[in-house]
Amino acid sequence: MLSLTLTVISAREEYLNEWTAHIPKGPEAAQNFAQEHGFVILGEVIPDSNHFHMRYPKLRSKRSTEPSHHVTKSILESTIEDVFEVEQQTVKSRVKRNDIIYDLEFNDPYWSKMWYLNRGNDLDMNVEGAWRQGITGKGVAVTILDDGIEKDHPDLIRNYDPLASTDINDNDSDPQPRYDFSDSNRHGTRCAGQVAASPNNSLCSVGIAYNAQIGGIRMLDGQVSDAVEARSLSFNPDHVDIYSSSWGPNDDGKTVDGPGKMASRAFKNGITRGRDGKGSIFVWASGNGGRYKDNCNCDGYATSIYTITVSSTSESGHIPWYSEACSSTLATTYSSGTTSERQIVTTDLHHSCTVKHTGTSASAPMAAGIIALALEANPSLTWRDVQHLIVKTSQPRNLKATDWRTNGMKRKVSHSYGYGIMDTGAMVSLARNWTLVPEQKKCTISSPYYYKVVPPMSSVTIELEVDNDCHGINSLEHVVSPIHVSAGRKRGDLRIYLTSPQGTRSTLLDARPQDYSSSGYIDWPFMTTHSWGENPHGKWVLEIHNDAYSKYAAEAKFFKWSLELYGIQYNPNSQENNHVVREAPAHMMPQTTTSTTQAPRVRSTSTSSPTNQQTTEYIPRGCVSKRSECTQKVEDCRTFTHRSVAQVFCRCSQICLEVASHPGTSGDFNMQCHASTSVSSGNDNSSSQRTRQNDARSFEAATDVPFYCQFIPFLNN
Ligand SMILES: [Ca+2]
Ligand SMILES: [Ca+2]
Ligand SMILES: [Ca+2]
Ligand SMILES: [Ca+2]
Repeated sequence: MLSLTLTVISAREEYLNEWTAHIPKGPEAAQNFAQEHGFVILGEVIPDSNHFHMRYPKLRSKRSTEPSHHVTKSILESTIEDVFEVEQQTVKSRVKRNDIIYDLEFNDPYWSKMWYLNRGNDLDMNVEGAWRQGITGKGVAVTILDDGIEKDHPDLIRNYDPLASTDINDNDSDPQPRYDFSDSNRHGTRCAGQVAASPNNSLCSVGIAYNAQIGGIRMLDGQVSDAVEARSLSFNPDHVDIYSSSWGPNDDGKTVDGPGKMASRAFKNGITRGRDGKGSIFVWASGNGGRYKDNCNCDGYATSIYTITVSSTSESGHIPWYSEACSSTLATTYSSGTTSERQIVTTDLHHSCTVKHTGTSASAPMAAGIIALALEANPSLTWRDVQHLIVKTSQPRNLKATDWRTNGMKRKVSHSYGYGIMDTGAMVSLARNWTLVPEQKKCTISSPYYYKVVPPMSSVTIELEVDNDCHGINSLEHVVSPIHVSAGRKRGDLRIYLTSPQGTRSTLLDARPQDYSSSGYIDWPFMTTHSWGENPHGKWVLEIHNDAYSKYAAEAKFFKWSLELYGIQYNPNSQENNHVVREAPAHMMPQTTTSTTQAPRVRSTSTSSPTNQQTTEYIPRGCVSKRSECTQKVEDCRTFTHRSVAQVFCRCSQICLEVASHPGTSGDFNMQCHASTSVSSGNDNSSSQRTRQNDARSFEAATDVPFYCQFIPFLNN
């Protein structure tokens, strides 16, 4: 047994030639005293306290290890003034809180080998950026769905959480792994250490969320069935926040498979009821089938919108040999690469430590740890907010790929990496100031059922127009596209691309040389995250390529496709103005006096109307309430300097119809949403005759119409 003895050596005090003293009669008396006794008054310690800070220059050394009792005594015995509470000052060791550099402090022997956490220079995942904010995963429960967890591992035992643990394989509550000669059940224990290994215990490694609770669900060491998966994915969802899964259908490059009935239901149940309705977070490894040119869009767990699909990059920022590319990958974390590149450090079976954890298996728990930090920073995040945060904060950085493209939101996205490497510090910071996104809307557009031949060595293009049917969605989240197409010579010959109205081209399916199946895809739900934030309205283009070279019986046949668009009416966190913004109707521009006085449902405090608007120059500024209610507080407003940006924000049903007025500016500081029944009203010159009362009525008549905002400028005074 090893016991740790801490010897506390109290640091030797260093005495300064400075004193504080209470001189009740005030500054003049203090000066008087100082002159008489040879002190210099440095200042009053606290204003009006009559406690003075002074130096005694006659002591030559500024610092001494011995106190100068004789000076203290002489002050107290002063006959010039009444002096009390005399104290010689000592040096105190103080470190700037910002300067606590964790990478210098951990005493864990493998900490220095954790390159993906401490390389700096934008070459790690900026986990330290979250730790410096005091975020360590406290109060967040993560579980690893795998082959068990060595719960008594000394680097895991402190954070081990039995409530986040169970054993589906043996139907008991203890997920301890089964030990065999080859230690084949070491995987779960390795993943667990990545998330929550204890820091500063002179043992092994440091977990990313090292104060989170960690559990394991033992379910891979036995026959896996739909029920086993479903029970695992829905285990204790009131308690478990994050489920990390590094498994899925065979990565052999020829399998097309996804969750069964029960597992699908478990996902749905998790996102609607888990975490008290905020939704369980399911993190998923994108797959290790790169060697077989597998495509993670053929893996229904990866394509699920409920899972956060995570890919890997290597130490040098290259696509690892095992990596699968697909459009449902959301982001990337570091993992192993070539044999010359370093791998992942974590806990291992038999209370040991390893530097050889690898694959996308390592990437999912890495992401789970990062998300745990974001959840501590803001526990109210829903499952979709978490995905929004990842999209917004992940970065291409040094990740090398030939397919980085800029989407309609001006974000770089790649099929190997999604939105790039996760940036923990940025995610945590953004999480703190995040306004929860409005509820998810779904809109489905289907092509008619028809028959189109895709000849060998050729392709077909099919279009779907998204128009007013989907007016509830202006900002996309996931796009799912179930496609019915039969294979020609073999299924692996098919390639499918989807181009959004904003020109983002997602590879829904790439060629899979190993896939000789003659069956095609019957409404297989291909998914892309690449159009996140884009406006879905306009023409979507599907291309189906058939790479078969044989002339005989090699025709593929296309039958049907649909677009399931998920998204929101507006993103309250978005400053980007990439939506198709329809300009405010002409009559609402500030050049005339017609506008600001007749707003519908004007608050009583804001009825005073700005006057003489024609002759004044306006700085176009305004405010939109951050909340769904109207507000009169500037703090609750987002201010904008551009009308068009403000408009984007206002395009939502939840923003108030009222004028929000800031008290100090006599009603000039405001923003108002305006309901319009007609998209074309902006081009209608005669609309200047329309009054807002009409608009208000039209809103009441049809709550479903799109919203446009009115930007009411105010004087820059
Ligand atoms: Ca057990
Ligand atoms: Ca440790
Ligand atoms: Ca796969
Ligand atoms: Ca997914």
